[in-house]
Amino acid sequence: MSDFVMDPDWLCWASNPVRPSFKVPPGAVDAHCHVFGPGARFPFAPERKYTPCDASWQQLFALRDFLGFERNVIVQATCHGSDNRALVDALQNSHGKARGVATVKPDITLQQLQHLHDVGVRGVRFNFVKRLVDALPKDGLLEVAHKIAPLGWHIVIYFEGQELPEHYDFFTSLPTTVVVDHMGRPDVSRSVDGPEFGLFLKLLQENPNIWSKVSCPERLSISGPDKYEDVIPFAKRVVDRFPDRVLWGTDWPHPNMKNHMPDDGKLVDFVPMIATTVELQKKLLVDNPMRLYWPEETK
Ligand code: 0GY
Repeated sequence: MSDFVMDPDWLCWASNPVRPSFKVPPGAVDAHCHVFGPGARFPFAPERKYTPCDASWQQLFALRDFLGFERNVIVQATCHGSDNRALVDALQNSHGKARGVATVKPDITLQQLQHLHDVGVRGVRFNFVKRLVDALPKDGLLEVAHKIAPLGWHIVIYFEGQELPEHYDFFTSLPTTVVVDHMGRPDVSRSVDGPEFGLFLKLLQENPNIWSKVSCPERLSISGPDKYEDVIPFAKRVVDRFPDRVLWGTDWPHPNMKNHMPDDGKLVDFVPMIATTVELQKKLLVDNPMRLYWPEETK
């Protein structure tokens, strides 16, 4: 029995997704998903901004198999703060089929980093979304960046679209590969050709070390499920322009969704709308995540 009670307005992930019509290519990687707890075994962090329902690695790997994926990249969720034990447990139970992105503090030791590396962590996440975390000083983040760089890790950054101008120079100063979560959360009511999304495209255009996840239409869409049509032009633009630097993930178990819980099967059917050829689909779901997370298997 967990000590944790999920937030009253928490929407728990849906346990019966439809089988997707789109068949993902062999070797496909769900490159953005999380595990929550279970809280009774891996307590949520005292500093968390939300308390979710449990979402275990058993449930995640069952979804992976159902949707036709072969691997996962599990991103440390903010409800666990910098306590990566639930993530590590999931990686250790994945039989090499999952890699991780952790959250660490600047005082982490090289020995602790090496342990995370040994279990499959390949990156850290810097989160700038104010409803999820208290802002971290940038000099501390740079300290982390320089500690993880020698391990060949990358940095995942998560921010709101309107905050890109403020953080732009910091992002371009990072010494590693950088992966932007969810296309930098654009306001999809604006034009895909407008200055706001233009700045995001410039970030990728001028910095070949910066990649983007083209995930989370359900978070960005105003038109809503099941097709999330208003997000398609944005994600398609990024895939078309930067086909070798894009990743895709379900974002299961979909933290902080307030108006609906997406169906993971239908989210998979979003992929061919934004990666419109077999070649682009293979890059997005197989070649790119394999190069970043399992490079030893792509040589
Ligand atoms: C996502 C998005 C969100 C939450 C987290 O770690 C998290 O708590 O990432 C969000 O609330 O937008 O990528 O899962």
